[in-house]
Amino acid sequence: AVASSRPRLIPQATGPATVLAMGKAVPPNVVEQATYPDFFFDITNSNDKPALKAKFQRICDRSGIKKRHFYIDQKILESNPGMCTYMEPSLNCRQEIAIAQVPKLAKEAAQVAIKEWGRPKSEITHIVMATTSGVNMPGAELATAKLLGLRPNVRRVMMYQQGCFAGATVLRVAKDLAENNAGARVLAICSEVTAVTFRAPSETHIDGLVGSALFGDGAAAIIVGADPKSGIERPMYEMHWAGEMVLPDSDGAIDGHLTEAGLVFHLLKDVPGLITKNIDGFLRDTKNLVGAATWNELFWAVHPGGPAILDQVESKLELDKSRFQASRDILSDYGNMSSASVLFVLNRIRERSLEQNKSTLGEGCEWGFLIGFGPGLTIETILLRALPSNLPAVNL
Ligand code: WCA
Repeated sequence: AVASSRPRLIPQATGPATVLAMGKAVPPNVVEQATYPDFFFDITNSNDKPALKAKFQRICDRSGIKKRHFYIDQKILESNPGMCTYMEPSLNCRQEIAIAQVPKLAKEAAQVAIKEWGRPKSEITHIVMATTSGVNMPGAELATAKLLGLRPNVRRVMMYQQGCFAGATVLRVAKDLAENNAGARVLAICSEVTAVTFRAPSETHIDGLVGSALFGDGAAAIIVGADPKSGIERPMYEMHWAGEMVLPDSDGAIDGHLTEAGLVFHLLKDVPGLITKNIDGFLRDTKNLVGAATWNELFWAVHPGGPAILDQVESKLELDKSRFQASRDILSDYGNMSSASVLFVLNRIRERSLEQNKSTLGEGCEWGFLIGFGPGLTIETILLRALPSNLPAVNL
């Protein structure tokens, strides 16, 4: 008979998982939102649809976006005409771009994070990665690990096709890995390129038009570990809880289908309304748990899915304008980069806290929520505790 249980061979960490470093990367091709309607309708030969162009212009004007970054540019699109029609078979060229560019952008973001962390990359024990931009075998996480030169026994998790909430999911998985394996250092990455979703506008797919006005490319990397090495590592946020919920009556509100014509997105008009209706019930118990009397006592890293979502949630929770400023800044400078967006927002919150000499890296607040949402309709959140901004800098 097997003897009674023995202590774990690999002990768990003592403290909560923490964010130890962050990095981001975007492709060099920048497109101003003001000129995008002309570019988009020219390159897709759609100028015979002036009413559709006027509608696209209205959506762009109301998008809250100033510029976006794309891997694809005029030259690439001209040499792949199948990407510039509506629904022509074009998966091969989209896959070819995504398979090369997702790991490349991921590597660039990870290098920034590793530099900030200041430790040798051989200390990374796990990689957790998400993308909704293409699929491949072996996966984008192995390609990224190889580009970075991580050790061959790095333990890997790859999540494909989760959509926009995966920024929170990679952190949830990284948190559990870090807390369950003392000494683990987890590289969490989201990397997205719009080469999978770009296509000509169509009167029959207006929500596709919304995506064309909002989506952009970008990658973000975060290093997660528990029990930071004192004087060597500099923790910024502790992760105390991870929650996830599928909203009632939300079937088909956001979904995406990988087809011969690439990834086809559907967004119902009541996405902002569904999120707004449910957000209070989803987060209220956790808010009470940390002793916050009002939502304004918390900091907010919310996926900037679109301005209507930010406006409606802000109004429902009676938040001060500054609370979603980081989300609005990221939407304005990069558009909606799917899973990577919310990690850019956390990075921006840190920046804003330092710019404004706030006492904590949560813009002066102790507790805050990182919130992703996407297909399901799924909301996923991490409860963060921001650490003081004046912790001693790491010895690089
Ligand atoms: C619409 C709709 C609609 C407005 N259907 N018509 C990223 C990168 C990737 O590579 C892959 C994936 C992703 C990211 C995926 C996601 O994050 S999904 C995120 C969810 N985002 C949304 O659901 C967008 C939320 N919507 C908004 O932020 C705004 O509604 C919007 C910027 C789209 C428009 O601004 P607005 O609501 O202030 O303005 P309007 O005047 O109400 O809407 C402008 C037009 O757009 C209207 O048409 P028109 O002819 O009266 O001017 C609306 O009917 C139309 N519209 N949403 C179809 N979902």
